[in-house]
Amino acid sequence: VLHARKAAETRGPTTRDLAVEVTAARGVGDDGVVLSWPRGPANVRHVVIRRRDDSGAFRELLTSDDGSLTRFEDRLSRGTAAEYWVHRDHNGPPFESEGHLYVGFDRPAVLDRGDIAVVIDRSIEAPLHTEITRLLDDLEGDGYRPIPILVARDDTVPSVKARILSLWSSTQHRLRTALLLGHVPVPYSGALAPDGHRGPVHGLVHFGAWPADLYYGELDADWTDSAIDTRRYHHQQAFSWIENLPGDGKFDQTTLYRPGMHEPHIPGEPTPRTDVEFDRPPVPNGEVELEVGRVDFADMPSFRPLSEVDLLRRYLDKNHRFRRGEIKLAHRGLVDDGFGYTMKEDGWAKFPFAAVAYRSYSAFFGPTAAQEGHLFAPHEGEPFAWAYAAGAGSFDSCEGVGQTSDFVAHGAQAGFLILYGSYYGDWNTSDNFWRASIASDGPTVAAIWNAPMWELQHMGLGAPIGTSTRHTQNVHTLVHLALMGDPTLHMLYAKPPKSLEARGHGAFIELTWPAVEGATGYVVLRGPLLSDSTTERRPLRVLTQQSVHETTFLDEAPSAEEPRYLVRAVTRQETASGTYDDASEAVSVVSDLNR
Ligand SMILES: [Ca+2]
Ligand SMILES: [Ca+2]
Repeated sequence: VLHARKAAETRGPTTRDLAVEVTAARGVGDDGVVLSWPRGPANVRHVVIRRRDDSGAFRELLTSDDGSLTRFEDRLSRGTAAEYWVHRDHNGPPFESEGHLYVGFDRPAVLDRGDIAVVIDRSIEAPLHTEITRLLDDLEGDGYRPIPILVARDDTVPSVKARILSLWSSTQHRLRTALLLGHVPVPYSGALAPDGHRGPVHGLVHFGAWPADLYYGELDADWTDSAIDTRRYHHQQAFSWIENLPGDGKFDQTTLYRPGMHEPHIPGEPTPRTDVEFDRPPVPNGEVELEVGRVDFADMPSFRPLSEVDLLRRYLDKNHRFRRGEIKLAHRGLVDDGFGYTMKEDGWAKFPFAAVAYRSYSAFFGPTAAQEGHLFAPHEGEPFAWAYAAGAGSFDSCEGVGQTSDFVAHGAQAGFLILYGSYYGDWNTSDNFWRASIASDGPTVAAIWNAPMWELQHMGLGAPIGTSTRHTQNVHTLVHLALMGDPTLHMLYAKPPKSLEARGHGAFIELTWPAVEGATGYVVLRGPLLSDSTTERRPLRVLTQQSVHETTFLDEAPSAEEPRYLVRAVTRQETASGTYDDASEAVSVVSDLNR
């Protein structure tokens, strides 16, 4: 053992050493929780901080010079949740490491997820009418009220934004999410190079306005188009489409200023310039309002003969199966890190991004969940829940990982992807590697581009990936941070009941359904008939405030206006972040007995 220990100390740091692989368990008493993590090097200092949901501020709970520390006990009322960060200061490389966890036990099922704007590219609505209607049903079955908005590809981005803003005010700010489906007009903003290609010494210059779907989610900021002229700073710009000029429709904002926020630091890149025209007073626009994600397969010729509509249909089919628990994922995460740990001249890590994978996988599934391997290597058994893949990139490749053609041929064996590499983070490009990942035939339903590093810990307690997207945007405030995929998807899905039957019982309606294995209860809801896929839906009425334990329910006050019934199965999910009740997708039936 001493031998192995010695070897570990002399091998030099790896990216994994940048993560503290924390997990949570129940502690002593009604509200005890225990955080634990593998022992680190001897000469480190530990800091534990916590942020409760209701306060929003981080509080330091512990500072300890005890390098052998491997656990921390706290009290957290059952049903509530808090975010914990375990931070380690090292005397030498890697200097610091961090674990992030969102912890809660006995969390109740989330039945109301607010309203979602489903912004649909009008040109794909007719050929995909059936699939889009099914998606809206699925969203409703998952607790959202879907509100479709049809837009044209050649609409301006401010006109699309105006539709979202009008929904935001008409729904009294119940709007929480936006799914962009098809080639919804693409906003561009800022003067940045988050992949590091800021000048000719860094390869082809890639400094300018990047695609910025965050524009559709940040609703009260002042988006201007008058200050930035990238020609003044980079005459060697290699890609004309990201040139940003006054009045060209691309916005000025690189970050979302907020009072008290300092400029974010991207590892491996100088702090964004503040001497361009950004030295204006902070805009008090608060947090990003909406959780936004995009499913857009425009200009993907490598997938021929499959058309854009074929790819969208395939994604929507995959999405539907995923929600119903029909795509089984192993509770493991893959790491394919083509960069590894490299130090800069000042000794700090240059490509620390894979740390996100290690710290998230342990928060989701425990410290043994991470496995190193190749993204496109043949894989036996169930796909990974997550995979991380990074390497020197181009628009359609990631060195040492693969190319867009690999996604065309077979896809990656993972549900959620964390990608990093140059260029393809600028995603509105032909055969783009990032967008190809979710267009593939593989199980991948959502993918992120991980610079700066994302905050995925909320997904450990069942939050949708849109929550992590918005959270990451609020932490780093950079406009290019975006999600490819449906923002409402989360990691684990309970199985819904297989069928639902409604029978007359005097003046009552009796519902019956087959039991779902492992379910702890059921939730019954009622709503009006649906007339058309593109009409607005009313919120569903929850008939059972507590979930029922039988597989039958008697509606003693049926309503002719609300003949549609839905039943969701509730299952207890357990992760390395805690336990929560998870309501499945719904099964539904229309009763014609009371008309
Ligand atoms: Ca501009
Ligand atoms: Ca805001």
